Amino acid sequence: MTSTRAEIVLVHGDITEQTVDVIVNAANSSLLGGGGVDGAIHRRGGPAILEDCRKLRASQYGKGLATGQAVATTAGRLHAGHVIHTVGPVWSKTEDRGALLASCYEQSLKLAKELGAETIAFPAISTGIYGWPIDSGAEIAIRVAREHGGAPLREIRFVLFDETAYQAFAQVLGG
Ligand code: AR6
Repeated sequence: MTSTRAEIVLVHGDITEQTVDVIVNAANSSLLGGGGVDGAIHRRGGPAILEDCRKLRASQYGKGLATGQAVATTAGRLHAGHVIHTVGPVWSKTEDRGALLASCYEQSLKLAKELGAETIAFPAISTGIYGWPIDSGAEIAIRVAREHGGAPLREIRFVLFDETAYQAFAQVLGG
């Protein structure tokens, strides 16, 4: 039987080296770059991405992109058709922001489908500079990918930079 759900694939590596229709960036609301995966994407993708981001700021997101939302730009020199920038929540010990992290994955998948993407690569959003615990981050990412990975998507790839993140995702996917 042919499944209409996209396959979920885990890769231990660098998201900027992936060849996919869409690469997702763990951005911040300024859309003007930063450290971590955001810095790597802008460095490797070149100035065309920042140029698109500046245009988006000027035309639609003067106050910045809200947490949990997603927008698309060119992918510049990356081996992808688009970069989708999404703003993850900063981890909070006192407040449950899981719905906002889920929204990042949901809104990115929705936009990717609207763009006709068949393949998409995600980093583990919020689990670096924004401090989200990797086990919880993996659980939310995989759950949303399972729920929202319909056609035209056929592959949802999680690209995990370090071994701990890879193991956390593998545990959730296999469990
Ligand atoms: N490929 C794949 N994953 C990566 C890469 C890479 N090249 N580099 C880092 N990671 P982070 P956040 C992993 O900090 O927590 C930026 O300054 C990393 O190990 O990039 O959402 C933005 O502008 C971690 O597991 O994003 C924001 O200000 C995951 O990617 C802020 O950081 C996410 O780590 C966003 O913080």
